[in-house]
Amino acid sequence: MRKIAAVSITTGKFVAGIVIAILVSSAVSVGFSMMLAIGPEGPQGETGATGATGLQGPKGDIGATGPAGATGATGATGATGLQGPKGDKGDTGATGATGPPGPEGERGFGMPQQGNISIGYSEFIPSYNNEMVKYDEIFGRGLLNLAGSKITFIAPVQLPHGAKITNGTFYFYDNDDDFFIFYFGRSNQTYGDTIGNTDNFPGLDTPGYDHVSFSSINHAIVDNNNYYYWLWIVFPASSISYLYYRFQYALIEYEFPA
Ligand SMILES: [Ca+2]
Repeated sequence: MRKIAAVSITTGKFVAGIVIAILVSSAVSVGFSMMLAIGPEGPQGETGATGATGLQGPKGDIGATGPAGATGATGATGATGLQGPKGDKGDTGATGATGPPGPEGERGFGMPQQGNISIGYSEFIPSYNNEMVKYDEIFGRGLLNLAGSKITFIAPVQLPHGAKITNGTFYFYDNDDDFFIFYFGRSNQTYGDTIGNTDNFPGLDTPGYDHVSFSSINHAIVDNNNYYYWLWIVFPASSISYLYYRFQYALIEYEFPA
């Protein structure tokens, strides 16, 4: 149920209200009388000039950060560094096994290789088996001839193939007026050659021990493929004593050419 509010007005407000009412009533009457005296309204004035340009606006915000740049190119290769220091010497290795012998080298220059062989009296045999001989066992006597006439003796000689024969010497005892003849030769199945020969002719030489050598050599290169080699002695006989002629040994010398 709506209740009507009680109105309470002060005296001051009441008086002011009366005054305002009087003034309004007076103004309305004045205005009404003036409206009867004013003419029609004039034309509108011209548009005013454009106002001054406003102030520049504030600076905008900082823009966003740009994208990162491209990766730079690869740099040039640097200079070669200094050589390092030399390393220490290594330990000595173990001694290796002995290898097989190498091939024989060529013969060098210089002195020729020399050699010789001796052929003692006991190597000799008589050329005819019915001749009387004696191999005297007493030192220095050697081969003796007991036949009373000249007989011949022969002995083999072994020399290295390819050697060059340089000399031959025969050692004997002669105490009578006959003499020895010595031969050195080679033979094969059909013929033979004399390599050297010598003697102690004329036989009136000073009695005693002596020796003689070849004056020249033929067929000096030893060829064992085609020959065998021999010594041959023509042994004199003494009418006085078989001890007056004795043969001891021969010496054959050779060399390999340089
Ligand atoms: Ca003599």
